[in-house]
Amino acid sequence: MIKSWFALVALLWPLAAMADAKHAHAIGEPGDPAKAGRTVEVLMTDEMRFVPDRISVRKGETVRFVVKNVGAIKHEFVLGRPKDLVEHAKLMQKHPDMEHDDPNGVGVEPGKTGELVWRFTKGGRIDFGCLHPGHFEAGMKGRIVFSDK
Ligand SMILES: [Cu+2]
Repeated sequence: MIKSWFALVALLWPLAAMADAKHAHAIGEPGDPAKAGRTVEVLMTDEMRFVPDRISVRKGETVRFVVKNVGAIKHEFVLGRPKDLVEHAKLMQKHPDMEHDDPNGVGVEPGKTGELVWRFTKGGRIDFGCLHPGHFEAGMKGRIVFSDK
């Protein structure tokens, strides 16, 4: 019995890990900072806004996001499919103290600057948002716009 339980865990564990990786990879992959062709500065404010809230990228491009928290409370910059961000924001309402260290996001303390290097291997609709409870709902979100140039 114990043996079969271990066998089951051994079987399911990689699946769970794979599901996690797939989640992040749905929008691209962590980028190599040395290959980032461009730096985009993003401000996060206590008015629950990102400045800018539209960021133009090319498919395949590696972008270094320099994310400045100019507010007095903690914010984060998380890239994701719109549906995933909405679901994640709902989860955060239920578990306000949940911390994440997903590769597709960076949390930044007030007055500090964080960095995220992302390679946009996938097109389609990609948004970004702050998933701290209430922030996303208050409009703290933006969009990645793919351009051909
Ligand atoms: Cu926020």
